[in-house]
Parts: sequence; C-alpha cells; structure tokens
Amino acid sequence: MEAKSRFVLTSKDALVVVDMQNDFISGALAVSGAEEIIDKVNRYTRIFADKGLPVFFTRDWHPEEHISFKENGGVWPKHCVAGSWGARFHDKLFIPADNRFVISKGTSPDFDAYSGFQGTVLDQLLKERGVKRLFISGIATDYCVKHTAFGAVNLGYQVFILLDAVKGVDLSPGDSHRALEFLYSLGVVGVEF
Ligand code: VGL
Ligand code: ZN
Repeated sequence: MEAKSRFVLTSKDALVVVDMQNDFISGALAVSGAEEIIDKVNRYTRIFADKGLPVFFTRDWHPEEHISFKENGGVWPKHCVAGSWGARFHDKLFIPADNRFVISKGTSPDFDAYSGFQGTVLDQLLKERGVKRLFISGIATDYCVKHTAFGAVNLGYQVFILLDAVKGVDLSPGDSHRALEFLYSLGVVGVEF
C-alpha cells in the first residue's frame, strides 16, 4: 500500500494553480519560500494530467497603469505587467501539453482581481466540463489563493486546498493561517495526497 495518493479523484475534479509567476517567486513581489512549492505544485499537476483531468493556471496580468501599483495609488510594487518577464510562469513550472487552460486576471487598469473567477471565464470553463470539486494550489495563500477559493465556494464548488503546495505572504504574521481558518469555516478542506 502506498503512503500517498490514497485520495480518489474522479472525472468531476479539476486542479487550479494560482499565480506561479516569476514576480511572485523571485521578482518584484517575491513570496518567501515560493520556490520550494514548485515541485509540489508540479507533482499535483502530473497527478491530474495523468488522469486526464483539466488543470487551470491563473496569472496576474496587469497593464502598466494598473490601479494596484503604488505609483497609481495602489498598495503593491509594480508586478506582473502583461508580457513582461515577471508575469511569465516560472521556468520550472510544469504545464501539460493539453487539457490545460491559462486564466488571466487583473487585466483592466481600473480593477484588481485577487480571485481567478473575477472578470474571467474560469467558472464557465469549469461548468462546461461538469467540474464539481476544485483543488487549489499556488500563491499567495493569504491573497489570490484565498480569494480564488472563496469565489469557488460562492459559485457552488466543493473546494480543497493542497496544503503542501501553497505559500503565503504573511505581511502580518499569521495572515496565511487566518486565511485558511476563514476558508475552513466555509467548508473548505485542507488536504495533501
Ligand atoms: C497577488 C498581490 C497582488 C497574488 C496578486 O497573486 O496573491 N498578490 N496581486
Ligand atoms: Zn496583482
């Protein structure tokens, strides 16, 4: 009996990989420890891809004049400018050849989007494929992972957080922990397999 992979996936499951982009890993908004989860994320991507299940990669994809940037009155340093190195997925990120989708968010100058569902076709793509359960990995636990999971709950999905494949910013100590507590209170389940 194997120690891991006891979790039984079905045709109604999908993986979401949140914002595994250069700026969040080693660039303008680097999340400490983000490098360490790349292998874990890739492992889950392979598990889903090997079963023929869809994988959705979200990415922050901001215009130069984005509202969330400090120079434009926002709170973040300039990051993930569409087409830039910082916006590219990390070189080590495994992206399957098929049945994978890239979801760009925060693409309008005047709106920010922490959730992969905000202003995107993610929900539509999932519903079209009959997806009921979402497994979420990536960065950052206390921002885009949290909001994507929250959005998914509100849209009726059963949500799991892949605990060994997420990493938080923790601008205030405990932010990631509180984000998970908040999600658990909504019925989200933390798992590793
Ligand atoms: C994110 C800060 C600003 C994230 C995006 O992906 O968590 N954080 N924009
Ligand atoms: Zn952003």
